[in-house]
Amino acid sequence: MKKSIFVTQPNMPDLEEFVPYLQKIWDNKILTNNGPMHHELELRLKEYLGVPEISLFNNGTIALLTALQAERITGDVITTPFSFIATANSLVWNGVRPIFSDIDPSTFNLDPSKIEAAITPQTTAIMPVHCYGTPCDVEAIEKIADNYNLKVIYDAAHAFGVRNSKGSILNYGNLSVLSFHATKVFNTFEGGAIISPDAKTKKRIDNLKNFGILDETTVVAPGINGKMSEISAAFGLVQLNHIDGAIAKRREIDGLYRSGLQNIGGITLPKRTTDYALNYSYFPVLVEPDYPMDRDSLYEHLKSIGVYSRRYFYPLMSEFPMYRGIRSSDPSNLPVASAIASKILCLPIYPDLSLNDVGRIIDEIGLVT
Ligand code: T4K
Repeated sequence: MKKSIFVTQPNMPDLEEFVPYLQKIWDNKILTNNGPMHHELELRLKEYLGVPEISLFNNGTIALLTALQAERITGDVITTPFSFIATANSLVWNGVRPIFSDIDPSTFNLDPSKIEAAITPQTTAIMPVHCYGTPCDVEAIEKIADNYNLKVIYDAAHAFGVRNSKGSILNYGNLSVLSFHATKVFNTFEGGAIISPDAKTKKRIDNLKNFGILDETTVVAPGINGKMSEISAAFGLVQLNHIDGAIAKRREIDGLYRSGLQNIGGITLPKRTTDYALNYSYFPVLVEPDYPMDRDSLYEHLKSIGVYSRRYFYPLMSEFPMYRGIRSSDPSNLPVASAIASKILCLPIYPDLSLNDVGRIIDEIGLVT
């Protein structure tokens, strides 16, 4: 049987390292509701990420829903069509209409020069995504938001640990939302977080994620259950001990792919800026018309040899039935995103992927030519 290589695989520390954390949970019998592991993970992540405040969540989607609630977002919100479906769904679950705006062909993120044209009298916020962990043009987005008095909630699901010269990319906008799903650079099985700028905002978010409960007899908001369990927080603590090594392994794989694929005709590698410390969470390539087969054929070919690449994010969110009717979903409004979605392929990248296997994948892509 041939070995399967998936687009990603969680970084699993030795089980022995996790057992003492489990023992502590068994001893104190606190399983959830802001327990000691949860508290410690918030402190350690705050320091590691270099952010003012962090609130842990049971997953990134509930964190997105809560961030929109916390900022009382209504009306229309401008977002990218090139993202995982949770981005747009979180808007609709808040009674907000997504307005899709086109992306930049080199970063795959919202193109700031297109945002102004998408603003309507109902627009209250922008929800950009740092797609694949590549930072958005945060300064340009901030300028537009200031000019039009809009809030900015970053879907930073892919952007764990990404920094520029001023510090964490998560410190831009009103709030940033992370995902700690099993497929992410840093995972807590399922999990997520909201980064907020001050203790008052964190308190509101923490209240909203705990049903809106203030004390035993007082509920002040229609909150939700967004709490991270102790077992997830414990796993996060163990993950954090290994995160720098895991990102370094990803960087090495990224470098190998880059050097191996750069001269293969018809394969385009996204431009890489050197202004940021990245996390190498995905390895996207574009399969251009001059490659001997189309993107879907290459995807199928790799699958036939046990390499499970993924077409993140095809189809565009705007093409799913619940969003197709929105005027901004028309492909003529989204030419760049539509073109990228038809060519994108994310190749396997994760710390345990051997350089030998990376070499095999490169050779296979090269052999087709
Ligand atoms: N915003 C953005 C921009 C996002 O990308 C996401 C999530 C969210 C918001 C929402 O955050 P969460 O609520 O999820 O925290 C995956 C993930 O489920 C999803 O978290 C992620 N984005 C999205 C981009 O990818 P699928 O449907 O592709 O996952 P799946 O199960 O096919 O996994 C991919 C591969 O990973 C598998 O082929 C094998 C490997 N895998 C997966 C899991 C779950 C493992 O090796 N172990 C595992 O436990 O959506």
